[in-house]
Amino acid sequence: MLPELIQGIRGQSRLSISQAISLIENSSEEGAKLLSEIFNDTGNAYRIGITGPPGAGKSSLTHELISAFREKDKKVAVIAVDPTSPFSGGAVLGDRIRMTSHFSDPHVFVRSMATRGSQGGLALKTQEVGEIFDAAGYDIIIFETVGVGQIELDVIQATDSVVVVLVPESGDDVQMLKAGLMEIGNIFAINKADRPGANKLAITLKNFLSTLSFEENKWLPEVVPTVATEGSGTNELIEIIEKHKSFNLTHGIQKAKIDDRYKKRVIRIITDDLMDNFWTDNNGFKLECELEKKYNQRKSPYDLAKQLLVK
Ligand SMILES: Nc1nc2c(ncn2[C@@H]2O[C@H](COP(=O)(O)OP(=O)(O)OP(=O)(O)O)[C@@H](O)[C@H]2O)c(=O)[nH]1
Ligand SMILES: [Mg+2]
Repeated sequence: MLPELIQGIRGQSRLSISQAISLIENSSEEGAKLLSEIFNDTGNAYRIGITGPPGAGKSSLTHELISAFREKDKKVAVIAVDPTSPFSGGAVLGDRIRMTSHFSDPHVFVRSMATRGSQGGLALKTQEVGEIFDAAGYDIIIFETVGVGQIELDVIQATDSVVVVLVPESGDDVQMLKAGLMEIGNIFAINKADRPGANKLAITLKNFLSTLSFEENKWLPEVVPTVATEGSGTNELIEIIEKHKSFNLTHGIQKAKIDDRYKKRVIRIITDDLMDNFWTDNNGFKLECELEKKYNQRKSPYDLAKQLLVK
């Protein structure tokens, strides 16, 4: 079954890709085998992370990017992590027609993945689904997440270019800083630039970015206004993404990113394996038993851990 599936993936069969994603989502052994087999087919796709507050226009912008990349004859896959609204979103009718037009394009694949109910490990899974798309020959993989929790940050940090989407209404600088978005953004798209306050936000952002220490080998984040519903700013955004890509390539950053991803995956796989083997019912039971005791009568966490480890 696996050789057929691999052949299907290489041939960009939608059915095979969907089946492969299911194997990964179900954490099956087959999924791990598959990923090993296709490893040599990967390493060609460029990964773009799109993040930002709910409703900022991430999906709308993603759809604009899909159109623009398709015009350049690039094949595009999208992994939308836990979209708060369905992928075609609350967009007005005109948008929706434009957006859904991608779904019939054989060189576009859009996939949603939910964080709810997932037993952790979602960041790894999204990366693995990305590997499937990479092996299937998609040139661009877009990861869309709401910029809130650790899982979403992990997803975004495993991409090559991070686009943070902000809107004039989210112009509260303190809040942006708090959300940790400033550290991870390579490019800031000020979407809904048709609304008042976009200029003010652009100035605030640029001022903030200019205070960051400039090093020769460090990319200085760029700011671009966009109106996703009208498609304005999309080409500028793509130009900056391409500029960032070249910068990463010529400054050894791309290699470092790929090495870092590889290393983190190996560590993650080992950690998961060790944890799965360690937390047998028996060890879980012993921990629960300790919790039954009054706090002061429990073994110290060190003693308990030591005792569980030697068994
Ligand atoms: N005025 C204006 N509205 C926009 C723009 N971009 C998106 N919208 C609207 O904003 C709403 C949310 O857009 P989405 O693309 O679904 O936003 P999102 O960030 O993907 O939302 P979630 O995935 O739910 O967090 C929709 O009604 C869009 O039509 C824009 O540039 N200007
Ligand atoms: Mg969305």
